[in-house]
Amino acid sequence: MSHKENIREYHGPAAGWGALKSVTKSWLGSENAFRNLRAMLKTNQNGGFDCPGCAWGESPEDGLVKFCENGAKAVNWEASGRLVDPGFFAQYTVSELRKQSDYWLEYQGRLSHPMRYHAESDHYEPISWQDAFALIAAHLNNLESPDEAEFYTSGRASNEAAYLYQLFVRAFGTNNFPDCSNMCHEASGIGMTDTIGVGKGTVVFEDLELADAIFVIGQNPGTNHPRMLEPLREAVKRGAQVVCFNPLKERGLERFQHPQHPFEMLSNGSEPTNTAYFRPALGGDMAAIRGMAKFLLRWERDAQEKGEPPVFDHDFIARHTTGLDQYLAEVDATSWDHIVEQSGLTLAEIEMAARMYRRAERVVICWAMGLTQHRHSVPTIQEVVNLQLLRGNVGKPGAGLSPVRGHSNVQGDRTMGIDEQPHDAFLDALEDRFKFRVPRAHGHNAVLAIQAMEEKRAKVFIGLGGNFAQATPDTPRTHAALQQCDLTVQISTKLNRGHLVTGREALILPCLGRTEIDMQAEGPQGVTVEDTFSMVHISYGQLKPRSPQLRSEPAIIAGIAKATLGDHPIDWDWAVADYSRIRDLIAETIPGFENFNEKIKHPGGFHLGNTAAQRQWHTPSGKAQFTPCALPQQLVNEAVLARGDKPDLILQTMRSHDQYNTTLYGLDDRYRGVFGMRDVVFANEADIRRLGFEPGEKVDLVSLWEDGKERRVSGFMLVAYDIPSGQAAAYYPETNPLVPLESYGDRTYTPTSKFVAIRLEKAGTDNRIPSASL
Ligand SMILES: Nc1nc2c(c(=O)[nH]1)N[C@H]1C(S)=C(S)[C@@H](COP(=O)(O)OP(=O)(O)OC[C@H]3O[C@@H](n4cnc5c(=O)[nH]c(N)nc54)[C@H](O)[C@@H]3O)O[C@H]1N2
Ligand SMILES: Nc1nc2c(c(=O)[nH]1)N[C@H]1C(S)=C(S)[C@@H](COP(=O)(O)OP(=O)(O)OC[C@H]3O[C@@H](n4cnc5c(=O)[nH]c(N)nc54)[C@H](O)[C@@H]3O)O[C@H]1N2
Ligand SMILES: [Mo]
Repeated sequence: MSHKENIREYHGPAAGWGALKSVTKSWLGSENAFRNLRAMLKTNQNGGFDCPGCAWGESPEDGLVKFCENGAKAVNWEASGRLVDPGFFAQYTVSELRKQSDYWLEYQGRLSHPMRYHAESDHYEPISWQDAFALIAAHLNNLESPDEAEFYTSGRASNEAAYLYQLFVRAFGTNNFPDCSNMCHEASGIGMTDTIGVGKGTVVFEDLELADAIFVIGQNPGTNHPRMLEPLREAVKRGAQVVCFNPLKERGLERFQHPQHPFEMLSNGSEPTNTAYFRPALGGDMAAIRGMAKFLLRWERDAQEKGEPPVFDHDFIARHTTGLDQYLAEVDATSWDHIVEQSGLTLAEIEMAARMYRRAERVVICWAMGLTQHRHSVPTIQEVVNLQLLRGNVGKPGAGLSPVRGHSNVQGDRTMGIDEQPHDAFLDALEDRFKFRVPRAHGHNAVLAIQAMEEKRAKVFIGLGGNFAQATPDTPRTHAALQQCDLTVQISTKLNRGHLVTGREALILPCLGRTEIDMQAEGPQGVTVEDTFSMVHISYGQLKPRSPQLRSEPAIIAGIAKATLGDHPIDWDWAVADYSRIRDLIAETIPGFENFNEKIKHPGGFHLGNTAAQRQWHTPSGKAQFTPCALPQQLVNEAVLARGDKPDLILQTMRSHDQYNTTLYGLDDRYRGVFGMRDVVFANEADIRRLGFEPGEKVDLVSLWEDGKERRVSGFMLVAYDIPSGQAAAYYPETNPLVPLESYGDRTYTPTSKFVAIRLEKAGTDNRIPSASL
């Protein structure tokens, strides 16, 4: 394919429904167009199902059905008319399937039957549900210790499924809960728990309607949270300021570049005043925000001197916070040079951002993976908290902290106890209610689970959804680790590479998706999810299940639990017959869920509450905590620098418009002007030429890491792009082989997917499977 065919500028709008054309194309091409349309119209409406796409929430007052292009793709993808059935598996050996692209694999349709891998024939063959459960039980009960099993969770699992799963796993005896949030918002949880006593966003939808300024940092809502564009647009319309920090000019955000109400006092006249789009260096946000705080401090001191109104909210600081002096000392100790050098912004830009911040009485700061997938993500998020505390922007209407979650129930899964480091209070409540001893030792997160499998300390892997093999870093190593297992089990809706990276034995257990009717002994069941604003609501599937063999996630977990543990610590069949029974168990053991079954009858669901939003601080000091962290000296790995290896570029790995994590809906990324291919690397044209290449040329990307091992992906086309110098961007999961397993965030273990030091080399032999092949 030539460069010209694949790369062309996109001139259309970016919006939720504005981008209807692409949706209708994907629907009408589907066998189920009508059926899906009907199903979709119930999405996020009472009585319908919750969108299986992202975790964005809605205004509870809003009766309108809100839906977006990418939600449409998620629904349509799940409701595929194609089936991956025993006939399909008879046709292909697993080795043959492994040669197909990720796109091809998921495109084959919905998994229809439980299947067992047979190494002799290299085929998956049908197995009964009972035999599958018995096989899992035999493996689990043969382990020397329950800690030799890993229980992964992806963030689509409902509260009911997640609760049963953690109950089973803890009754079995381990806290090994690697989950997708380990790769996602872990830093947000840790950074906020330390400082404000709660690891969730303090903001509800209405706060966006009241904010004077909304900062959107390291997030691409036009693609990943399209419904968020609407409150942003409303904000700009009513004169609020939207400020973006993103090295890429993301199409969905660009519209906010020219505020309709420019600030008269933004600069001393020497700088342009009409931009609210700042383009920091990768990993440069902490420095940028530190710079904003340093300006606020300067202005505060000026105001004090001149007897003018203060810049800081002294009343809030005195009543609600601790640690201000130490923090300000750290701000004073941070040099402007360090700030400018690391942030990638000019001093004038940082000053402008600080003025926009100061001018607003109420500020919401939203962020996503651009902040959380770095080595210093926890201090970065704590710097966001510091900034907000200076002006009392936590716990008042129209202000607060908003980590925008990814998977539709990733936040709820944590609330339900999918946590490798559970709190004692939660474990005590489980022990009280179920009368068994709960394991107290911390378990494995995603990185520790891979290391354990690699070293044969873990022998069984069970995945409740997701695509562990592809979502995790260091792909060849992770695959080898999974292949060392005695048993791998995937509970899934669609075929993915994880099913082909088998242990000695392997099972595929096909489950219902959220769009499907979930019929149990006592009738059709609904499941609950928690959105990014901590709203919990119930969702009822509407479509006929794609295959009569499918079971719900709770039913599958109950089957495994019963085979492994008998009726300990509960009667699993009883629990699954009517999910309101599971919700009663949740109500008895998790704070905030009292009268759960009653509360979900309320249209739009109920809010779980957030102590920090009430200005109650569940921290050791009982106050909100300023955190004085030094800026990292430099961001590239020390050992790499010490070796004298200088990276050509720093690479971020991100999502295209046509994907949901490892699921590829298509091969276009139209807002970024890429069509029909994914093996591209975006770089600045000057950088491309400086490094001796031409736009359109194919290169290998080689990452640099302290262990000196070669990590390479081949045959990526260089795309000249408006991207700050020194940076590159490419799609995940194709680039996961470049992310070293040990390159993770301090305290978070989150792979540094947004900061990979790379070198470009002339393309070698391309032995990868091109993602475009179908
Ligand atoms: N359609 C669709 N929706 C999704 C998903 C999907 O794959 N497809 N995934 C879901 C999930 S699990 C998640 S976690 C969210 C992810 O939502 P996002 O976080 O928006 O996803 P990414 O594509 O990783 O985009 C990261 C954004 O941050 C910017 N960025 C990267 N590094 C930096 C940095 O150092 N500083 C700053 N300021 N910006 C940076 C990138 O340019 C990009 O715009 O979306 C959820 N929603
Ligand atoms: N390099 C790099 N790596 C990353 C990221 C990055 O930005 N860069 N992002 C990280 C992030 S934020 C996340 S959240 C992870 C995502 O990691 P995962 O959550 O593990 O991955 P997904 O791609 O969302 O999983 C897709 C699979 O889930 C299954 N599935 C879909 N719906 C259902 C359902 O309702 N039930 C069940 N049981 N299965 C279902 C299907 O079989 C599908 O193939 O990836 C992480 N990896
Ligand atoms: Mo995520």
